[in-house]
Amino acid sequence: MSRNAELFDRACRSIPGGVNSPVRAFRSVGGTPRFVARAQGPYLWDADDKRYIDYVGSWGPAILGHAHPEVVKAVQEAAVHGLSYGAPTEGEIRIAEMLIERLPSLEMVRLVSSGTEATMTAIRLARGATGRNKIVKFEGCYHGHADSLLVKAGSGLLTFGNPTSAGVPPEFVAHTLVLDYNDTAGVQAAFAEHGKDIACVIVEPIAGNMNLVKPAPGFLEALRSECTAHGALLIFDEVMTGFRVGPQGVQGLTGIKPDLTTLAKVIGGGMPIGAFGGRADVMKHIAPLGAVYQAGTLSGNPVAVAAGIKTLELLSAPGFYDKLAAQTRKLTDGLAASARAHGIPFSADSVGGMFGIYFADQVPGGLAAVSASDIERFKVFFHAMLDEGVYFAPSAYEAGFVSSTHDDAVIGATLAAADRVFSKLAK
Ligand code: HOZ
Repeated sequence: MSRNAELFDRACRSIPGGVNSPVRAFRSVGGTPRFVARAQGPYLWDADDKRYIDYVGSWGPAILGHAHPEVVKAVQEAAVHGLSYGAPTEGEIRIAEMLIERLPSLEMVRLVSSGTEATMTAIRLARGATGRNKIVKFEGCYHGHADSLLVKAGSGLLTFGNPTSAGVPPEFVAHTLVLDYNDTAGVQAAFAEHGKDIACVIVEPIAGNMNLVKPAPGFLEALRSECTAHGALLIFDEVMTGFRVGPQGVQGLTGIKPDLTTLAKVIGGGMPIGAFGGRADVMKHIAPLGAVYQAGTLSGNPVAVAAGIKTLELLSAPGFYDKLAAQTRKLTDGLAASARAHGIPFSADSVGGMFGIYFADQVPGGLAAVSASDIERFKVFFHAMLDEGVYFAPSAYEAGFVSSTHDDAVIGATLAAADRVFSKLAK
């Protein structure tokens, strides 16, 4: 029995499903999850000491590659001064200032410990600031696991074919309107009917939790104009896309200014952190200035903040995002060319350091198209690539991530492996 299998057996005795986050269990692709022993740059090593080129990157944070020496040093230096104080620090001001400098829509920021906390609190803030109850979300978008957002959600819920969680009383989601992503007419109709009751629209401005799905032309613009016209707040959930698709997230790529933005993943450089921020007049509703409550013992944790500051500094290197986007594009173009050369219906897309691969002729424009792709073939591809030492996300509904350490040799090795796999799949 492999050490991965032994660990999985043991994990299943003490942890539900053997994992602390469902997609990691490999249930939708089958087989044994790889237990990670260590990671460096673009590589992971499992418990059997097999090396993999990693395209999960901790689901986004590892944009500089694993264990970047300067980020590790920042963490070590912070840790010797204490791991948590539950009192304010100068580092928190520094990272807030860095986020505000970088994202033009941010006037004030509050730090929390995860993306889920960021989105959950942003929704509460939007309701508190507007005095309204209804929220709009889109099918296939995942905004963490707060009750009111677990309706027709993406990511692990889609992976397991049950996009609405058990344990959420219908009353808790009675105020959540779920619309189709990229359906501008649907948004206009919802505002025509409920406009005066809608507190906010929350959206992944490039979706990454139903695989990668880009917004259709005019969709985000329509969200902005409908929110403005009806006095609702527009929340960009940039937990995944923030500092990942470009230096200013999707708001920088599109020029659309949300009222609130949620962040996590990259801004912690691999440590647990989240943040929400936006218009000062809205942020002033948060306690202790206002009546909307949010708190956390580990909010603004000094070690996580140190990792985040160093990561954001390193991301400011000239040309960083151009290089990252070019490497990612090399991967997706190479995969698509290779699959097609073997006659396999396949497409791929990317933005910055984030990508999607689909066993479908066309890049999907929404959840229905992702679900209609050949998911059975994805599973075979996933395992064959794993055997080749390449670790893609274990679900056809997750996006992939490239780091600045995925150089030409790493991408080249991936494409060579993929070519062998596509050649077998074609037979
Ligand atoms: N479904 C999560 C990413 N979109 C997985 C997170 C994790 O397992 O760490």
